[in-house]
Amino acid sequence: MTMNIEPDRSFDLGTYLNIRRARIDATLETFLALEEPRALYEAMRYSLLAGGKRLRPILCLAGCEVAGARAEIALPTACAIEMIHTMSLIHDDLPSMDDGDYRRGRPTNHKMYGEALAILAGDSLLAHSFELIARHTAHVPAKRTLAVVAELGRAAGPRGLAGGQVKDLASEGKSEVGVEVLQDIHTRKTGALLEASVLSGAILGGADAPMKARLRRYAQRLGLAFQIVDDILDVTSTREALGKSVGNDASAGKATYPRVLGLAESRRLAEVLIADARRDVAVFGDRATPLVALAGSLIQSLR
Ligand code: GRG
Repeated sequence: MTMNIEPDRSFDLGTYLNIRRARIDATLETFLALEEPRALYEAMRYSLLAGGKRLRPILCLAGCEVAGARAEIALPTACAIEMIHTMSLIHDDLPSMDDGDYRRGRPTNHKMYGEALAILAGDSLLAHSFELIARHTAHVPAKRTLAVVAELGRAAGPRGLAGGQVKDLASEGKSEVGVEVLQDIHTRKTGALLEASVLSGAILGGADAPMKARLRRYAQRLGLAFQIVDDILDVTSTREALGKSVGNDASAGKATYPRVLGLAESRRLAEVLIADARRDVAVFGDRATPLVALAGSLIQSLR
């Protein structure tokens, strides 16, 4: 069977992303209204509603649609995923971690609210995300919701975000870090949540085992490519263009793809991963058009 991995020319990714982003932003607002303690809610909302590409929730909705269901049923989970992601950004920027001072186009959470509130805002976003899924997921068998909770719990914990961060911190300043270690770090730190995003949507939409396996492979490749691109842009881009601090990796003596493989080889690896990821999902035809186009746009960001 031949597969077309070129994006459908009649599909406008920019418009699709804008519409999805607006829907997610509006729903996030309703899922995190201002309450008491006000300072805590303000800190949570400050980072959550600061913009961001909303890539993970968009992937979740797209995963649901590939499975043939309405994106709407995955909306609470999509918003919960953005909360988990935002938690990880707040904690990642803390002085004891990456010590970032600029994120999503504004000063980082701890710069605005202090370290204690930033830690608690992150913790609260994480806990709130699971409450949200449990309370607001509707029109779906409970078994699927439970599977989503397991998927996201795994992605946030020692096998995912937290474990990846520990390994990343341990690699700082070490010159002998190889590609395998780097891949392990990023599979957990970046890949796990991207994978869980696509999978959660697919689970809610009722995907069968072969479809889930394909979507997993797609997301794993996308996740790795995403991190490679992130590492490259940390070297080649600017704070103005990215809306976050750049050059942090080099100053912290971090193992990154450009440092381990060089810029050209890092680019090549990202391109191979993206082409394979697009092939993984192209078999699903029109329903996978957004996933194919999204993967392609990652490479565009390097041009
Ligand atoms: C406390 C359970 C727990 C976990 C936290 C701090 C931490 C452990 C993990 C760090 C994870 C992290 C920040 C990985 C980097 C992933 C990455 C490439 C982020 C940038 O994502 P974008 O570009 O950002 O999607 P926007 O702002 O567009 O959402």
